[in-house]
Amino acid sequence: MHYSTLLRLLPLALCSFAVPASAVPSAPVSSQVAIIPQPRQLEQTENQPGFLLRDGIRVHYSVSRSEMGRAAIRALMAAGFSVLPEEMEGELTVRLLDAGETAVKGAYELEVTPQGITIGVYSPDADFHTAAQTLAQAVTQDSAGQPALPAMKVSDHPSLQHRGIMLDPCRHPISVADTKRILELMARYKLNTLHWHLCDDQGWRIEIKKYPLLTEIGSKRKESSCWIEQSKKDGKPVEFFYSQEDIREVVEYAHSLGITVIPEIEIPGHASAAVTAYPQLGNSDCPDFSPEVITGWGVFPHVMGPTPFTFQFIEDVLAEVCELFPRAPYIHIGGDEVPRDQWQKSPAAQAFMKEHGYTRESQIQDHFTHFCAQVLRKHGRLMVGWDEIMCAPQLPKDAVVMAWRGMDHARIAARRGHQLILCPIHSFYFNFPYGKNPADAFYSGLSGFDNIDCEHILNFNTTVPGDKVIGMQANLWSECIPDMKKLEFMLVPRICALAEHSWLYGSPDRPDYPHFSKRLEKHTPYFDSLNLNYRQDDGTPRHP
Ligand code: TNX
Repeated sequence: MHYSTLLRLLPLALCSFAVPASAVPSAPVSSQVAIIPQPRQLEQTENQPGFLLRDGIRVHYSVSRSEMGRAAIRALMAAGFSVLPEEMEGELTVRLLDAGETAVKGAYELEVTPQGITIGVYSPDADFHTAAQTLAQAVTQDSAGQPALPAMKVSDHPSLQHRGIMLDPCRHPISVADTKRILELMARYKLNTLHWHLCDDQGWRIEIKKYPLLTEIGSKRKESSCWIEQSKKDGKPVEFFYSQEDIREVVEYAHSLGITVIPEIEIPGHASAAVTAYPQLGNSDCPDFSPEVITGWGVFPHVMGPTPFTFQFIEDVLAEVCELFPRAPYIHIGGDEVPRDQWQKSPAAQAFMKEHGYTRESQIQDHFTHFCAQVLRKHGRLMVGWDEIMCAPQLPKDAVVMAWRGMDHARIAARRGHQLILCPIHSFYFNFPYGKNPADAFYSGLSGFDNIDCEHILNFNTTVPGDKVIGMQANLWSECIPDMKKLEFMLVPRICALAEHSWLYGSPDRPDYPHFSKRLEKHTPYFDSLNLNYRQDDGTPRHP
């Protein structure tokens, strides 16, 4: 601790010793805790006195001092703890465990007795936060009706380092405030990664100082298609982007909740908005080249042209992006659904192929992929891309593959030695309906995979031989999700099933669906406390 900090703390330390803590045991606690994701080892002493919350807990200053510690304390307070954060000694002790060889990020140990709470963590910040979520979820009532924690012992760690949600503010805007609310919900269930899809055909959503037209032009579209009848437009203009200040605010807020934000910049496809802002980015020598920010849904012909302007653009944009996301270990470069028609028709693209000895247009995409990997490496980052990036025959071994088209693609990526993140469309696409209830069709608007309910998410076979899986996430494409009411329905409670599958990925102890669903029932008061429009058990929305 810095000397001046110590001096500032001294009066507080004296004060805390003057007011010693004394915990009163609760009455017996009988109800079973219902933690999601289920901790690996959990022993609850039933029908015994536990820890009474009534008088509040004292937290060591080293915890309340850090940004993450403060966020954890906020989570505890929201769960009914009254926290006295500036005391030096108290009922909540955080001790550092000996990391040794086995330290896993996110691992924690927890013991609750009638006298106090001890949390053991390997790193005082993020892991304390994870443990605090378990505590927050464990709050119940003792037999006298007082808020209490049962006496219990937990030893827990996640299987996967990347447990996430992908948000798509391109198709429909998601405000900074709403993004923060989603981050809080993610943190509650120990999800630690937000994949932020920041540009697409229908809008460019991140301010880039060197290319102001990206947002001046690319963040605006005239109107939007309805999904069922694409020819029908709603006539409502959309205009939305995150300033760099907004981006920093979200990144820092996420960090305080133990969440890393991975940005995605789509290269070279899904590029209509970028090409509309800077036509030089496109294949402007194609016949009928007239880009516009797209108002419909689907896959569109505008892809980046392999020109010096484009490669410079990529370098510049990724440089700003790396600066804005200092903690992202990998940056997402898209790479999905890249039509090759414009490259076939563009004399400049054909000349580029000749110059490099390429015989197939797909090699232009490979070229872009390699270029991105090289640029990111200069910034000390890895590249992650949708599984189509594997069409590059010599894809750098350190490229991370996000497998969306199915488990076959995941297994191919693993066989080729890539680390991979699972988000197979068959079970982790939260834009598809839960089931066949009328509300499901209304809220999702999309069909194709119509049975993505919690049971399916938990039971879907995600086995990949070897140890290449580093993450799992759900994608929430937002063509048909124009507001938070819809978004909440699509996300909750599936987010809980995703959290459990990813936390306990590959573990033989992962509980079955009936066990999960019994615990889930006890989470509805939490959803209600946030006023969420979650999908209820009978398939109806909470707030129709
Ligand atoms: C495919 S999944 C896409 C998205 C769409 C989604 C749903 C993926 C990498 N690309 O652009 O939003 O289907 O329509």
